[in-house]
Amino acid sequence: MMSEIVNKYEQELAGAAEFIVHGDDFWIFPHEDPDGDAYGSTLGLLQALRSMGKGARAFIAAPVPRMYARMPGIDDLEIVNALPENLPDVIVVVDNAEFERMGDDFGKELKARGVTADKPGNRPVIINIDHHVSNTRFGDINVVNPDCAAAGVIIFDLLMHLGFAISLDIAIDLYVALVTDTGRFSFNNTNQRALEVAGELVALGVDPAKVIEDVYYTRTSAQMKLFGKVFQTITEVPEIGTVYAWQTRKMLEETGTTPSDTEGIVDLIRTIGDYPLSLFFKENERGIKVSMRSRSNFNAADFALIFGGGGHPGASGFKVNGEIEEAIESVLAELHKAF
Ligand SMILES: [Mn+2]
Repeated sequence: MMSEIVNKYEQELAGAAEFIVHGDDFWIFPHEDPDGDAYGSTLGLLQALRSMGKGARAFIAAPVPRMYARMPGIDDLEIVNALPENLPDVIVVVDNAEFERMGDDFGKELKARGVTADKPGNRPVIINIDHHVSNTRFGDINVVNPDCAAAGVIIFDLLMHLGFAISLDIAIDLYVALVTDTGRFSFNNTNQRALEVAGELVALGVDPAKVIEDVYYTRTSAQMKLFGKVFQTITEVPEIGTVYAWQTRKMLEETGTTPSDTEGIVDLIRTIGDYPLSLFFKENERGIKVSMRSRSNFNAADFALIFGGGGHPGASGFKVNGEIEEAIESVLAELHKAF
């Protein structure tokens, strides 16, 4: 059984490697609201492709949050509203469970331009590199391995498969992917392989303490004041083992912060010991975004599916329309049903 899984992964890596060797022009997309893994995987692959002499571009829809601003190559990401006219040979989507979830509208835009795996014809090949259990295998080539703690591990394996010599910059980006997606090697996706790859990256010159410094010790006092306002809303629901908090747009105005300043809040809420489930509701112009964390057998990814979201058993996200009070109410109602 184990070897079958390994072989399947090896085959998938080989499939992706072939298109990477033969492709000339690449576009890379992380998921919307990229996290450290999405940025790290994108940047690792982007820099590797360029040093192989390929044309490679990567697109995002919003400015990079401060905590990721020091990642090597980050300024090469292109912040755009719409994609360039001329399509590439190959589109690589990383750390993204669904084709529609890249950028804010890049997936929809590409679909509208006929770029979708279920449509044959003269269009870019779609390579899907991901580790979400809920991945829909939307690519022509799918390298999907939920046993990998981060998509960055898959990029590492892919580059090794290609016999590529990983530079220090790429190693740092992949290390950021691992550190952030494992919660600094503390979440239950932290497995032997994650630590082995981290060790390999350190062997390539990554300084673990400096990465932590660059990524996590970047908060502002305005941001901490926002955290304070959010923490004032912490509400316990003992009968369903849940604790939640919320952020309104007003809180952002009052503290002079932006939506990306909420990064890290949900992982602090999840440290409240008595509650295996934690939820964080964020209000924006488009509605309410919900981040969920689970430290029990309760599958946060399955729960997110009810609202059309997705993720991992321990960490997921979804969107709810309407006002924040209604969103909280409807999510709690579903949680009560699930118990
Ligand atoms: Mn990830």
